[in-house]
Amino acid sequence: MSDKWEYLDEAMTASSRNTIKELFAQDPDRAKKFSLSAAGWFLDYSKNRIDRKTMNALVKLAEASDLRTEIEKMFTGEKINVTENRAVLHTALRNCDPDAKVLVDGKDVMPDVRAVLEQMGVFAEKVRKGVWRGHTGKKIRYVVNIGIGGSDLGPVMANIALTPYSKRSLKFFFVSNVDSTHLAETLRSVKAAETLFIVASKTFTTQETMSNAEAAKAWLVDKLGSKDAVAKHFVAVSTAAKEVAEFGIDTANMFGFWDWVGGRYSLPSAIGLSLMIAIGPANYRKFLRGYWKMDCHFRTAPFGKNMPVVLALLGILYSNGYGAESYCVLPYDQYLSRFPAYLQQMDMESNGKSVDKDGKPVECVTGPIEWGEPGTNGQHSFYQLIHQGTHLIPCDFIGCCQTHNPISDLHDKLMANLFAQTEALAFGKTEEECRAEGVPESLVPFKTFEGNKPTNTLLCDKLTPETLGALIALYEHKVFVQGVIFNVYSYDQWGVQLGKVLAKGVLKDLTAEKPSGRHDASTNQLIARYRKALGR
Ligand code: G6Q
Repeated sequence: MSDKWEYLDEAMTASSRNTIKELFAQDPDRAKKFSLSAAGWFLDYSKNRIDRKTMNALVKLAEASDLRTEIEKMFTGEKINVTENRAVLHTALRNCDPDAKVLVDGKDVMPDVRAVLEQMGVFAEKVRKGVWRGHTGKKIRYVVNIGIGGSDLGPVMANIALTPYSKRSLKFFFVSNVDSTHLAETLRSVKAAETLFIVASKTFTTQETMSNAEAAKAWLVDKLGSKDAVAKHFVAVSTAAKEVAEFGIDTANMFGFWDWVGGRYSLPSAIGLSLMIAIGPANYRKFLRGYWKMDCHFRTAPFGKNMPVVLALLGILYSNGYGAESYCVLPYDQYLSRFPAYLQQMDMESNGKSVDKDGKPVECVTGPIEWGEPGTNGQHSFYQLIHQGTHLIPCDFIGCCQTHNPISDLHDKLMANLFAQTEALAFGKTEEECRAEGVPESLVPFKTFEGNKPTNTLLCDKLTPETLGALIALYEHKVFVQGVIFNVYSYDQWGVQLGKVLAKGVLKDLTAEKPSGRHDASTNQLIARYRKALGR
């Protein structure tokens, strides 16, 4: 077959033959057959519109996309980020094999990876144990990470997720927005003499981060009355030593990473410094081990039993086969409240592309619109549309069997809701079932649920550093697989770069003596109105 997309047609033919309800009725072993375990996670994907034929055809789609070769290219440091001429090696950051060698341009990157991890560990312990003191000799009690996008979303998400492992006497804040409110409200909550600022920026040139960092520096110097205070209260996480030094941070207090770490994949690099300070180096290493376990599974498991590959293929079945426009991630764990936001960047920035690797328009629908909220909150809001709306929205439900906070039967109730939702979405409620329940005839159309709504359920025993690491790696690799099949470059982000440039021109017009008037009529009008409101 020359056109690999014919395998998707084959998958669709098999998939559309039966409803999920019929498929369960036909095969009592279905749940077992369509379940997988890897790296501490159990995936039940039986509540999908699939049978063995569907999955076989989807696996052929992966094979016809040379997925195996592409996976090896990534893990072995080939420059698969072609438009930026870079390797893509976030997997090297968590490679726990002490003998591993990963070459980029003939140089083994692993010694540097291990050295930075060591440097981070020493520093994190100093802060945690109160050995690292501020300018006035006080211990650090507040840590403020200043970063945005890939230098913020991961640290925020993981910091919340691993709260039970966090040193509670330290308080963590994350400033990202160039809206001064974000910084101002944070500074109101901390004391200068006890605050450590981590300026996290791969490039150290990002407008939002550098503006916030400069403002925080001015605030600190003002509060502590000396420029010398900066050295004890600012550290940097960056690839740009020169820019870090220019900002005034001693490069001895800079934690490096490399151009082969993409922003949205950088959490397991030094960008995770705030997390390491929170949970300690030992837990941080467990976090990396979790990633690594999923990496090993992904690299070696056959595609039909490979968790990231299976999730990726199911996603493509719905987006490209059934025309589903979006995709919902529903963690039933309050600690994972920022996980959907984190995934949004990972997926949408990676595969939100419309040009293929040859620079031609893509032949398929690429990355889905991704969204979600923690359960059960979402049930009282947007689930209505998933159950009875006109859009098909495949969902991933994520749950943890044990809670960190047992209070009466709350956790049983939480999990009962998770399981019940997947049941209702798959099986729905027929008109007959409504009538049997005594629903008045006039209400039957409204109380009928079509069902046949696909869901995946991911379960772990407990949310730990290790299971969180594995969960992140699962989705990273899912996104990678989809990018390979879509035939797009998943590791550049020219749309983000554009945003970084555009605002600069407008900023000049907001502040100049006289605006240039070189924009479109609408933008010129908005600039004029803003200037007028400020008396400019
Ligand atoms: C991530 C993106 C983007 C980036 C931010 C911050 O993959 O490239 O979200 O992380 O723009 O960039 P810096 O870390 O360079 O400040």
